[in-house]
Amino acid sequence: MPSETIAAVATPIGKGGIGIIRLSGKQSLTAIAAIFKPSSPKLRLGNAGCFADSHKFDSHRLYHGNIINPETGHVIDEVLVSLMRAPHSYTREDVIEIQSHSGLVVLNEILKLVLKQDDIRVAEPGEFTKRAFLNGRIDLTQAEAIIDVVNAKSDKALEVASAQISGQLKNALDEIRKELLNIQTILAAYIDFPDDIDEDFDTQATVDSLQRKIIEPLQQILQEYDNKHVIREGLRISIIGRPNVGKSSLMNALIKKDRSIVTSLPGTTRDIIEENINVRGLPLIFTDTAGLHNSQDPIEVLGMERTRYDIEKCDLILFMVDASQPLLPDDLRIYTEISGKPYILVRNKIDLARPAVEFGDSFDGQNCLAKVDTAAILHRGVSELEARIVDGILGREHLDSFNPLIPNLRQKEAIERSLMACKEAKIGIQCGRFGELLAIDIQAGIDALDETIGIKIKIDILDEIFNRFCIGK
Ligand SMILES: Nc1nc2c(ncn2[C@@H]2O[C@H](COP(=O)(O)OP(=O)(O)OP(=O)(O)O)[C@@H](O)[C@H]2O)c(=O)[nH]1
Ligand SMILES: [Mg+2]
Repeated sequence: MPSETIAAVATPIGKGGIGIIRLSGKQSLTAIAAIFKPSSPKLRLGNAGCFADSHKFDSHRLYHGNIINPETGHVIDEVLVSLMRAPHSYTREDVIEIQSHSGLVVLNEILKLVLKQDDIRVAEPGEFTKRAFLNGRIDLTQAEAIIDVVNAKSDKALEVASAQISGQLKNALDEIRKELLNIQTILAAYIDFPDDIDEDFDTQATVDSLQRKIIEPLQQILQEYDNKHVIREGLRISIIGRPNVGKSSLMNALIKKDRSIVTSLPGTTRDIIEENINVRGLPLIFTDTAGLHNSQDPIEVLGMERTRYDIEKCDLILFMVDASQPLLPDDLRIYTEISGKPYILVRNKIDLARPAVEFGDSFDGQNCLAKVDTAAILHRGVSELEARIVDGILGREHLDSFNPLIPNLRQKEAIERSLMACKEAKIGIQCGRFGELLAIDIQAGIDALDETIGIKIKIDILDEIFNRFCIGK
């Protein structure tokens, strides 16, 4: 278990009503006692004492007073101090929170004083939450959900994260893990006494258990990921088309601000422009791209390389054509590049098209989710497009049957490994392979779940997870 005491500013840098400096570890009490002068003389150390006697502090109460530089006697700030004694704290260690006025200088001065005390160092990003995990207060899915709450970009993403903080995903995985442990126990007995296997081992019951209580629930969780991971992670939507069809105009209409430059000159957009917005509670990440066509201009060529990379990365393409002009070879070339991905055909400049150019079935690929007519500069057709985006990707029933058991990518990959091992185990039992090989598959199934929950996990993966946190969390 970690032994050093850590400290950090836990609130964002900048001006604000209050700022919080947080300490966690054995030295927290000693440190605060050396720099905090409580208003109540009863809480001070000795008769003439200036500073606090931390033994007199109750847990979970607020104390008013001043932070004082012990070397000069100067008051740094008027503060409220709270103490959460171990194990009833965020980290399960002694935790102190100092609420001061919020400003860069004052928070830094207090932090510097704290760090001058013995055996205290600055916390790394996410280290408070990492300690909560290492000290067993939360599992890894809950720790990851904490960062998701902090980063939530929509109310639905927040709902998923909150459900996971309360341990819903962990509980579901725990149940599955228990079933695997049961099978492991039975199996261990038969590895030791193989002769008994025919008499006592109920092959069919074990196969049924594996299927109903382990394989199917794991498959359901993975299905939730496929259907709804965008709720957690956002949906990347790339606007693709040849130059001048109105991509940037559409981008601006969707995000409701003049973010991308629009001109009548083809080749205006040279780089990827990215913006996040919320549509019907879903986080959408739109990218406006450089138009694709035959060009020797080195800047355009670089821009088009980025467009192609964006096509690979995105979840959905808005494939834009100009409905006021006949089809060009560039439109068809782009179509062949994007049609492996789900796309919505956007026929823009419909205001100029009398009647709109008919493209027949030119773009009727199997990945075409919808066709929408727009006049981007007039904001016409934009809400219909938003509706098609949400319906096309998620479908109404998916959103209505909202279930917050959605793993993140790391968890999903570990659950997939567990599922594969369990399927192997099932085949093994069906083929009468009860020995070491079956035991290895069952163990692999358990190990992958342990990794998801964080019971067994490599240090570098842990570091990677907690490095995504901010300092002070
Ligand atoms: N009439 C009409 N003009 C439009 C519409 N959408 C865009 N335009 C005009 O078309 C021209 C090109 O628009 P942009 O949005 O810059 O087109 P783009 O596809 O981003 O172009 P590049 O960045 O060069 O690839 C501008 O003059 C826009 O005002 C529309 O719906 N109707
Ligand atoms: Mg543009």
